[in-house]
Amino acid sequence: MEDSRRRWAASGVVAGVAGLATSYATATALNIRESPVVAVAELVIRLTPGPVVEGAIQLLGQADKPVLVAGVLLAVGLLFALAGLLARGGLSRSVLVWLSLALIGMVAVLRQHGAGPVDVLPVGVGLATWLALHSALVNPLAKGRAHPELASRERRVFLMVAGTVGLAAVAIGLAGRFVGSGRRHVESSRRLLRIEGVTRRQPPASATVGVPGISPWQTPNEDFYLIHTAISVPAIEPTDWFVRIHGMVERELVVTYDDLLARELTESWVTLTCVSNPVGGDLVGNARWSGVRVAELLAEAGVLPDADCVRQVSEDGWDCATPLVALTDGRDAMLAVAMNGHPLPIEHGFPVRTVVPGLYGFVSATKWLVELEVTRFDRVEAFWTQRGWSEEGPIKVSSRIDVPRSGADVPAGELRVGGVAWAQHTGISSVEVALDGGDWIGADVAAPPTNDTWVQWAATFEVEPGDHVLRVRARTKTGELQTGVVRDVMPDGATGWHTVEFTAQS
Ligand SMILES: Nc1nc2c(c(=O)[nH]1)N[C@H]1C(S)=C(S)[C@@H](COP(=O)(O)O)O[C@H]1N2
Ligand SMILES: [Mo]
Repeated sequence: MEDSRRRWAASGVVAGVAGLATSYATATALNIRESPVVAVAELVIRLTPGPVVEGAIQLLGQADKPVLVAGVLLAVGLLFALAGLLARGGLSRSVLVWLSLALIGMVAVLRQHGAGPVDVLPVGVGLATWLALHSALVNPLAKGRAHPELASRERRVFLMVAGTVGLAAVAIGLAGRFVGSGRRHVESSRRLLRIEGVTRRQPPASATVGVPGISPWQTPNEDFYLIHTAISVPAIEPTDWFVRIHGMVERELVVTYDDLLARELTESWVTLTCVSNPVGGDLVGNARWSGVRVAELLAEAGVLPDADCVRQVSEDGWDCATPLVALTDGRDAMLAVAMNGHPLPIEHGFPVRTVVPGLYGFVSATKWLVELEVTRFDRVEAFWTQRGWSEEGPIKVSSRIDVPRSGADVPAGELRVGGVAWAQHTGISSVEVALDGGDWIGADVAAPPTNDTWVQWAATFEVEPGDHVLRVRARTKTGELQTGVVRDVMPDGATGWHTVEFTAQS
């Protein structure tokens, strides 16, 4: 009897550990910063009263985190055993334990700074592993109990399944560690990196209008939108990195990371935008980039007269074709090494990515850049162009209402509204807003340092109690008025006026 109880408990522990292994491996494969167990440990820290945490730190010193993770693992292990024992009364009882554990993991992961839907994937994989394996393990145990004459055969089946699952879990966990170790090494290289000439700058005061709740003019790195096709992003050591400049050039050039940093560094504010950004969307962000001008490198290589574009290739195989003119006409098109005064975050292209003011990211902003091939548009078809997106991608003039949010309840009376507008490299000259289909009113527009960034805008209205509709449009410095014609993001960027509905309460 005792022996069989132990087997039931073991069924839970083996399935549980296997699920932790697959979820850990998923987290490392997807380059998610923390595995769910670590996320839970951090949640425990956050939920523990301060004095207790301090006492624990004093008692344990440096060992506090490992001890906490070990404690979480122990507690979780006991719950695994409990799930196993509960399964004696039917698998649905143990399912409750698995679901609760997954829920805790999910909450912990989502509480992490900057967590998105992808971050819960490891928890989902872990839960699926728990459910599938536990039922596979419980099956022989239940059979053995129902048919005592088969008990010894079912026991062997159980041990075989458990042994195989256990070994597989260890292998998956080790593989995850191995995959993750390269990334961890690059992360520590990045942390230790000090790039001479990279400065940290506050946004100029003239760039902000001071409306509470609108997007900060400078987007912090951890809030900057992320778009890439790579599931597992490249982890490149700066010492291993180089870019090859070849194709229609007089001399091929190979530039290492040190070669690049030895050149004159350019720093400028540039707003990046994704062509997939819908009207009113948030696939847009503004940062201060530090890097080396592409034009300088191209001049050194000597571009041949027939060339009209540069095919940029990423370490992950993604590519795009950028008009040569945008790289050489004097704008701050650069191979960037730093973002907002810090070495590029790994997800944003560490160690080197391209930034070209005025062009959507899909034709210009190559992350993990490794190759610049000078060529002609009639000889290349890049990743997104092959998939039906346009060949060229100048950013369309756009504007967005940040305050009030769509569906917001606001107090009736004086209402301060605001948002952002952009037409990179051309500049925004004015922004107009219309309330409830009324006249277009000129908004206050901030004065950013260059035309390569978005601008903040603000306006004030008197709003009566009831439902309202607010609309925004912008005009560029060359006089182009943002069109109200509604077009989808495909193939070259959405158009239309951002419209927000809100309610004023008396
Ligand atoms: N290697 C690589 N670089 C890439 C992409 C990609 O999928 N792979 N996406 C591009 C697109 S579509 C955009 S909008 C920008 C986004 O840059 P961000 O993730 O740093 O905001 O990166 C560009 N560079
Ligand atoms: Mo994009």
